[in-house]
Amino acid sequence: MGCKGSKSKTISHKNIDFLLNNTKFSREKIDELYQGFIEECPNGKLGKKFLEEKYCELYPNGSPVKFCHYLFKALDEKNKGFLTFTQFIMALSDLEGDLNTQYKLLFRVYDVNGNKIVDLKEMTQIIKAVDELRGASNKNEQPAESKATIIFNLFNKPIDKAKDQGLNEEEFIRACSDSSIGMILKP
Ligand SMILES: [Ca+2]
Repeated sequence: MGCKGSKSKTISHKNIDFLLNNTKFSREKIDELYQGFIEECPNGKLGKKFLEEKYCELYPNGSPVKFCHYLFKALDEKNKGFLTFTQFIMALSDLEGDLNTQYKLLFRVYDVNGNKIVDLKEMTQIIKAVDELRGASNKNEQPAESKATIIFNLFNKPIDKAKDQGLNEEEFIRACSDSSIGMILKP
């Protein structure tokens, strides 16, 4: 077809079908995203730097390094150090999805060790990363650990630093849905 000399590669039918079934994107949109993706990442591998650049644009006053580290970790489920096009589109679909979908992804970001519980240490770590992302340098800003402790108290969770004590996914989503707690947890 008419792509003589063009570097444009194509996506396999299997991957297209998977994305059509698992995201809200149309075939045309997937093709368009693919062309952009392959231009940015000619080797088909998207690294953490890409996220940092995007979040830098979204939060020009903050530092996205930590948050992007944890977000990338949540997305790079097999710990390969890069995202494939399919993983990238799945992530984009979650990031642009309804609130429940977004909160589920955020839960994976907060659950750093992947044991399906957000413990106090993890919550403190990620709240800190979110604060840095937003550039919260306000002197009145509470330390991340105090904010995490407040949330634990609201959910009647013991503050004992055990890794199996904390918020499960359902509780975490409830926390995000609460306007004042959500303000702390969400970037
Ligand atoms: Ca955990």
